[in-house]
Amino acid sequence: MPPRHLIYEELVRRKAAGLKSFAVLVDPDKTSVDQVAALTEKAEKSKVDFFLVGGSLVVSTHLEALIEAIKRSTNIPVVLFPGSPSQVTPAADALLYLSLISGRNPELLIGQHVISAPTVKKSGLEIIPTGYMVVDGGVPTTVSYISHANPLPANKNEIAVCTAMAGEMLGLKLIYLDAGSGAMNPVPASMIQAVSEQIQVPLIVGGGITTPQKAMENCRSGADLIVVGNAIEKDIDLVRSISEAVHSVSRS
Ligand code: 1GP
Repeated sequence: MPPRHLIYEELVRRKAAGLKSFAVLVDPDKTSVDQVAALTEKAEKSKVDFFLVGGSLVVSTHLEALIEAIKRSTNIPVVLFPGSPSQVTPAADALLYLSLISGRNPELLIGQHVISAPTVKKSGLEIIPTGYMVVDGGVPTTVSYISHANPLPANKNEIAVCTAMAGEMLGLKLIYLDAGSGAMNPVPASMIQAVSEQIQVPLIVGGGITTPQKAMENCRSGADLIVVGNAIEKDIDLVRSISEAVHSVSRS
């Protein structure tokens, strides 16, 4: 496991080595502290690389307790994937410092970052500036409703490519293509390929991935880190099969 403050370096190293990574998204609204032990045991056995914790709308109040429970039971790094500054807690290892570059809502591009900057800096977390791109997943997702921002049309690869390129040139260290949690249609493979060919930074892909086959296809198309949440909440055995699929691309 990479030491705290080296998670980004680890992602870059893995990308350079042609290795793919797998992250399980834990939504605090759907996972109780009591469920953590079973999940972390499964994740350890399945060689999950990261936990992402957060969501566009977290209404429960046990986010910190949940992260502490994960940290107590595994060394797998915990990366915050916050929908709002209220989800920033030093209990995690790193923070995806998201700027919603596919939208035109100034609050999510920079506004909330300004307001929360002192808290974020004081947290001691590894801060990973991330260009967050929400792609139309065929159904209105929480992220598209909460963000007041139109998702990127799923058939407009050129907009996705230009957005990701601009994000990288602005200095963002990761690009995250997300069809939104529970998306009907995951991010198209052709979009993943087009974007990955034009950027050097690691590419995260998530939203609506429900099968090992899809995870594998996405990795072959150029995704470096696959994120799965919903499907695992419904069937915990997918942790193992999706992890194997992702890591098999690394070996081939
Ligand atoms: C959502 O990319 C994540 O932000 C994961 O989506 O819950 O649909 O797997 P799912």
